[in-house]
Amino acid sequence: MSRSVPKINFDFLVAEPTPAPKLSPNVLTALEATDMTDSPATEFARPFPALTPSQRLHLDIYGYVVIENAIDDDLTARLLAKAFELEDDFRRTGKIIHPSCFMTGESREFFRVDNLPHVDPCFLEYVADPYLVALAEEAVGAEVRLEQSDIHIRRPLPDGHEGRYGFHRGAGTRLCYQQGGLFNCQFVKTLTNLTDLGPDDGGTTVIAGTHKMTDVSHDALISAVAEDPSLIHHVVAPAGSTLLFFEALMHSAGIIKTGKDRVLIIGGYTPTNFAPWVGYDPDPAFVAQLPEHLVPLITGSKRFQTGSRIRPLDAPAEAKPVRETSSV
Ligand SMILES: O=C(O)CCC(=O)C(=O)O
Ligand SMILES: [Fe+2]
Repeated sequence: MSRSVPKINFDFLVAEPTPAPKLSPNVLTALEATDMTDSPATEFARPFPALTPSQRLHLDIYGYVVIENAIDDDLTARLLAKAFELEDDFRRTGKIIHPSCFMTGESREFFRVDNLPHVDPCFLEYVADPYLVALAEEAVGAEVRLEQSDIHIRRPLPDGHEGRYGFHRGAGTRLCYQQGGLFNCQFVKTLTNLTDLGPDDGGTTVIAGTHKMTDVSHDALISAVAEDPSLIHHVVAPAGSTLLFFEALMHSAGIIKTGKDRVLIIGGYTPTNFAPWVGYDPDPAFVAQLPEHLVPLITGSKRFQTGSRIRPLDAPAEAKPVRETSSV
């Protein structure tokens, strides 16, 4: 039986390209605030290696490393203010008004908004920070794309409830590999605390070294650390510090014992040929306005044409990019 094949109109191939919509001045100001000396404005320049040899060694041994004051006070303050503003808006209106966003925590104890780059310029500034992206690339071992982004406000549980750890991981053996003798995982996070974290402020908690034990059962690991809690490490760091970790590492939110709010922001990164986590596809209207040099990071448009980021342990770190204070 013959079937008629619908005719495809290829006129679009010769049509004049539609001019890209103009970026809002706010977004442009945020992007221009990053100055990599001598790099053309259209290049997304970032250091490599970004980690010092001792930081890279720490990452390899424990599955994480904390970079104190990785972002500056100005960006930290703007991200913190925006977290509370989003929460105030939500409490007032009962919804998150931004397109392509969703929420995975709506309570007072756990407020969380997901998929952020288009929501406010400070979020794009965070996920596209050249230094943070460079950290992620080194841990992945390749050029990365944004895979997820989320901002959290955590508060202690009411009525003296103690809270418990919820250890988990987001990557298994399949996503981990060794090259040049160093460990890499194809799913990593840069988690930045926006409030100071003392020992009892509930900083992110990890079971150190478990990124290399992805086939050991979850319950066996939990029982083993229960016998020796010193194997659990807690982030204690000033606001603006970044926890870089392999998603193969067992980790959990900490337990807040001080009554203080804990606010944090996370960028998740994978190689460019990966898809984002479900629900984190970039907002199409926003992508249409992005400067060209950030499109591969936000959309993964480089796919398999990706660059490697494998370093020898003893390579010295390249200087951190200088960021002028933004006036946003
Ligand atoms: O709240 C935290 O510190 C942990 C967040 C977390 O589980 C993650 O980033 O995957
Ligand atoms: Fe997690």
